[in-house]
Amino acid sequence: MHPKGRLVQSVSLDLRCDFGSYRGMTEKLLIVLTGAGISAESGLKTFRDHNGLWENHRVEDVASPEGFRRDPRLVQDFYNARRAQLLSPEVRPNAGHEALVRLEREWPGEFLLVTQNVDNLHERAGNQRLLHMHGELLKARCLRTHAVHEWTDPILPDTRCPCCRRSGTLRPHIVWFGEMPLEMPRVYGLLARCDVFLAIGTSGQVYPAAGFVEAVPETARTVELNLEASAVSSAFGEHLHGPAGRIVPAFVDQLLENLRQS
Ligand code: BJW
Repeated sequence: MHPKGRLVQSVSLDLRCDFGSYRGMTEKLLIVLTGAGISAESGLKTFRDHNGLWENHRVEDVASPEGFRRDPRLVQDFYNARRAQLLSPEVRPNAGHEALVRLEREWPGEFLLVTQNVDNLHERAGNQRLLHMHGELLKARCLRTHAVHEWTDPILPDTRCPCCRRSGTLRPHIVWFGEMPLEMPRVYGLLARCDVFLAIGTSGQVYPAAGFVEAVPETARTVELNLEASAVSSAFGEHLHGPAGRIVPAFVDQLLENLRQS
């Protein structure tokens, strides 16, 4: 008998962060970090794989503010080509992107997808709680006013900026080396109370994203899903190796099924 004379039902709680009771999960925060590997099966090249995006360019020439100042035409051409490819009908979200939409819709707690990718495949698939930490290929920024504009055309030397009306003032809305990735205070605030952290298709070679796994609480469940072990693999508690189009749907199905059964 309870000290106050009322019988208290004994509740057995599974407190492991991964598969606690379904009701407990409504307070769990799931953060997914994605990189170029999730878009590889949609036909977009990764950066560091053989035949990758840097293959014909030095990184510092096309992905740094210094490179842009030195040769704006080279940099604009690099991004013009990638923008055109992204807009071509062959490039579409794949099964990995679609699984993350299901995860966002069916996860009972809080959800955030942080992508390093500058393509728009996550939003085209249907994810909504999404943040592009390295910018977006289909946006351009005015160097004079810092205004960001939706952009689908090539940026050419005579392209006029819609806000300042001058030519030569637009740059791709992309975070280059040495620049601050977007929304970092918000991301670090959420990482600090994250319960489940997934990293998908990223080599773990570029910071700060590569360090996110170290910023989550020790109790968090951390899973790396990648073609191969990344540079920061040892920081993760679990690993699934294979193409994202296969392993992400399988992992999401299993995670949601386990939740339903708990
Ligand atoms: C598959 C697959 C399939 C393939 N299925 N998987 C020394 C030490 C530490 C840090 C620094 C340092 N010196 C300088 C720095 C900082 C620097 C940095 O990290 N440099 C390193 C190279 C050492 N970082 C920065 O400058 C960043 N800013 C910054 O740090 O500001 C200060 C700051 C401090 C503290 C807090 C916050 C800020 C800015 C980084 C900007 C990165 N920009 C780029 C270019 C974007 C534009 C563009 O798209 O062109 O972003 S670089 C490039 O790398 C791009 C990507 O988003 C990023 C990450 O690459 P990702 O996505 O991991 O791709 P890959 O190709 O590397 O890997 C793909 C993976 O997928 C592989 O593992 C494959 O196996 C796998 N894969 N097919 C599943 N089918």
